[in-house]
Parts: sequence; structure tokens; C-alpha cells
Amino acid sequence: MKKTGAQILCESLVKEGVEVIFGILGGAVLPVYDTFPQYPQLRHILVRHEQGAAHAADGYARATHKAGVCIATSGPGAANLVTGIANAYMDSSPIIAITGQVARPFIGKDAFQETDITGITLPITKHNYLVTDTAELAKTVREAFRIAQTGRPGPVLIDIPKDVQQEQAEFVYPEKIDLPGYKFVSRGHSVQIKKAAKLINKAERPVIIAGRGIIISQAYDELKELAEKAQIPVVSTLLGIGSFPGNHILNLGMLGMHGMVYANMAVQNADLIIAIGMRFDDRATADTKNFAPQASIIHIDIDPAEIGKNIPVDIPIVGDVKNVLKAMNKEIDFREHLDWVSQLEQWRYEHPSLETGQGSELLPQYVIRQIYEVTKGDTIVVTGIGQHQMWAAQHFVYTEPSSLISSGGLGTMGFALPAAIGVKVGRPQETVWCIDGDGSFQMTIQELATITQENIAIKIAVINNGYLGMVRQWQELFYEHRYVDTKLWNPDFVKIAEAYDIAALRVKHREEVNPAIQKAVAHPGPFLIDFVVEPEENVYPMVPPGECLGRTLEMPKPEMVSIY
Ligand SMILES: Cc1ncc(C[n+]2csc(CCOP(=O)(O)OP(=O)(O)O)c2C)c(N)n1
Ligand SMILES: [Mg+2]
Repeated sequence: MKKTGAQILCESLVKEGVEVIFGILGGAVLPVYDTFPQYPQLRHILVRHEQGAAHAADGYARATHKAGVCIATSGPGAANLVTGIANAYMDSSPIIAITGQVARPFIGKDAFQETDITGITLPITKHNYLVTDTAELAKTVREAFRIAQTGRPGPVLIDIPKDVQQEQAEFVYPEKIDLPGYKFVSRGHSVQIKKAAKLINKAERPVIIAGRGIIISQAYDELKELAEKAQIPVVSTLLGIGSFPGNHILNLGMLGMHGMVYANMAVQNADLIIAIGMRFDDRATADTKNFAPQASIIHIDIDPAEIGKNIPVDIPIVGDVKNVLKAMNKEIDFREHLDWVSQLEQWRYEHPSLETGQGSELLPQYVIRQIYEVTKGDTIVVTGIGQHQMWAAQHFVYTEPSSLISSGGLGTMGFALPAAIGVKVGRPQETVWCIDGDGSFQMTIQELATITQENIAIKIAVINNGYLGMVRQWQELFYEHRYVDTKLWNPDFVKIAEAYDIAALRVKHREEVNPAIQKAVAHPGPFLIDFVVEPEENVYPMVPPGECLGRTLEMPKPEMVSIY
């Protein structure tokens, strides 16, 4: 049967099981929007800025393990998606970005709202398409979903000229597609797996570094089996948090620039590192030349391009983490590393790492810890970028995978609010806490309107320190307290929330924190709390830029107190 390009697109999205599309319309996508009412199974959520659509699709994808979909018009609409696409690319999140393009005869003529979005997004997409033949559209959508969701996931963009959306073609959704140039290795090489297992079996001081690849490949049980069978302590990257239960005796927490001192010491003193589904990001490794100086390194990753990119590796294993671990666990001996584990316990005791400053009325770490206490951790946390992000990573105990959703690779301020929308839409039964900085929040604050229009019941905690806090911390520590333009004038966030018809409270004192969080949780709709916190609290531990993990700074002793 013949259908228009717009209908073919919608039919194809339905075939792919899409339920939600985040977007905002314009001239070059009008034919698609005009078709939406024929497909009531596709829920469209109208955002206020395309960056919000891309982050919402990304949050949805991370929370559901399905591709998230966003749509924008040509020119400025497509360009506004760019930050969100780059963010998804860096964190291997499968999103499908659909953009309208000017009609085919106008391409290359600098037509109104024409921009070369496939050119712009070439380095930040796993793949992208400009559809010039309506008969190819269904196949293109099928391919896009396959590419986005398999192997190492990532964003795929489909640019569709307006006249392709309007033109009719035969609709057949291809059962099979042939992607000759697209290959990924799913099962690891058995010889490499055996070699790795041998090393693990004889290691005296092994450490696992758990990355987001474990969450993507849903290899939690396999990771747990490996760690428990051979009694191997686990540290995780920021995006690996949740891949191994936060309350497990072998969990040493996050490593890296703001990792636990004992996690960093474990890596620096290990004789074997088993790096799983992680890419040796510089925030995790610190100075690469002095990373894990005593260790042999096993690196398991589905993307061969990651092997040896930042850190030389002794045993690379390319493959899907779940498959590799399944095969490897069969070769692993039951072992104990009593001396090593008790050494780590000793370091944990000597360097508790989570002390806070004495501060004034309200410490940000206390606020975050109270969100944990009230929710008992039964919530999904979505963060912005900065100090609050690190405190949310440190002071919460994440026992479930995908319970911390954060922008790791790109570090995109403005991610939290729209991503939290996507998370809540994808997992409506869960409580979702958007823990945002006052600076980050203002980068996509307009999505409060989306929340109200769609009644998306997320809870928002603005950690309002009156600063671009993480940058202020660097100015304090490395630029001799010269606070150039990090102080923020802020609007009244409670009034802002109320103007968007969202219930809100301001909290300035410690004793108000717990009741306010309880009130937010009990409230049936969205709720915002403006937590006015100590302005100059710093995030510790910290590895100063350029230093190695062995040089992790702790909070200066006279300032230390505990909030636990
Ligand atoms: C889009 C974007 N612009 C600039 C930065 C650089 N940057 C990193 S953290 C930060 C400060 C964030 O301030 P806020 O959201 O208030 O969080 P805080 O550190 O105060 O908790 C800035 C400006 C960034 N990460 N993203
Ligand atoms: Mg701030």
C-alpha cells in the first residue's frame, strides 16, 4: 500500500515499538506532526527547547534500555539538538534524532532554515542519514534502530526533507536488513578469555573497575559472580555506579578525581586491574602515566577502538561484557584474598573519604544524604553537572542498576531536568529525583513548562549554593581564590516553580530538610525544593588536575565532620 513519507516514518516507529517522542515542531517537520493523530500509540511530548528533547530521549534510553526518540525541525531546531546528541554519543546512549530538512530542490541553496545537520553531527553520531528517496525511508529507520541499539549503543540521526515526508511510496517494513560495513564482536576470543582467567586466578591484589558497559549489557549477575567467586574488590566509574550493589562488602565505591581515597589506593596498589565496559576516561584514571603502576591490565569492551586508547593493556578482550563474563566465570577459581581485602578495609578505616566541612546552616552533602534516607534509596537520581553531581554520586547508596543517571563524558549542564522527564516517562512507577545545581538548572529551566503540561511528577532538588560551584572550587584551589564570574545572581526558584504551577518550598536550615523531602515525596505531582546551602563547601576527596590517583587530597583535617 502507498503511504506518505510521514506515514511511513510513523508506521516504522510503531514497528520499532516506540511509544514516546520528545520534540518541538516547525515548518520542515509539519507533515510528520500532521500525521501524528493517525498514530495515537505514539505519544508526543512537546518540549520547550530541542536540547531538552534530546536529553529527555537520552534519559528515557538510559532508564529503559530502549532507544529514545526526539524530533526537531530543520535549521535552528536541528542545531539545538546538537548538545544532546553529543552527550548521548559520549555516554553510549541509544537515541534516534529525527530532523526535518528543507525540500530536496532547496538543499544547498541556503534556503530558509537550511542547515547541514548530517555534516554537523557526523563526529557525534554513531551514524547519520539524509533520506533522499522516500522508498528508502522504512529501511533507513530499521537500520537506524539496529545501529543505535546494538554493539556499543549511540545516537543515530535521520534527516528527512519535507518533500520526502509528503511524497508517497510503497510501504514495506523490511524483515531483514543487510549492513555489510557494520560489525561488532559479541563473544570474546576464547584464548584471550582463558589467558585473562589465568591471570585472575593467580593475582594477589586484583581490582575490578566497573563501567557503564556492565549496565548497558545488563551483566550485573555475571559481575557479581566474578567478584564473589574470586573475592575481588570492585570500584566503579561515575557511570558504572549501580552496576554492582552499593552496599556490597566488596564495593569500594567510585574511583577517580572525586573517588574514594581507598578506591584510588586500591587501583594504585593492585597487581591486576580487570577493567570492564569502561574507557579509561581521564576523570577516572587521573594521570595516565602513573595509573595503576604495579598492575597488569585486562580490558573487556565491545568497542575495539577503546583498547589501548588511553592506557596500554596486557590482555584485551573485545566483546559484549555479559557474554565475556559468562564465559570467563567458568574458568575462575574460588579464591580468597584475605590480606588484600583486610588491607583495603584498613585504608577505608584510615581514609573515610566522606567527611564534610563544618559549614554553616546547611551542608549540601547533608541534603543529598537526607534524600537517600527518606527514599531509602528506592528512587532514580538524575543529576546536573558540578559539585552537587559528585555529592550525589558519593553520598547516596545505589543498589540498583540505572538508579543514578548523569552526564559523564560530556558533562553537560542542563542535562538533569529534561533527562529526568525522559526517565519518569520511561519508568512512570518510579520516584525520580532531579538533583540539580543552581547553575545547571538555569540552562534548561524552561522544561518546567513541559513538566506541567504533561504532568510529569518528578521531584526537583535545587542545590543552591549561589555559585558555579565546581568552577569556583577550582578557582579557590588552583587560581588563588580569584572568583572571576562564578558568583550567580539567581531568581527566586520557588516563585519560578509557582509561576509554572509547580508546588515548591525553600529550605535554609538543617531541621527543615527531612520534612521538606517527605512533603515532596507525599505530593502527588511535581515538586521543587530550593535548598539554600553553604556557598563555599568543596568536594573532597579530590585528585588535583595533572596528578595521579595516588595523590588524592582529603578534606583538610580541622574542617572534617561527619553527617552520618
Ligand atoms: C554547558 C556547560 N557549560 C559549562 C560547563 C562548565 N562547568 C562545569 S561545572 C560548572 C558549574 C556548575 O554549577 P552548578 O550547576 O550550580 O553546580 P555546582 O557545582 O554549584 O553544584 C560549570 C560552569 C559545563 N560543564 N557545561
Ligand atoms: Mg551551584
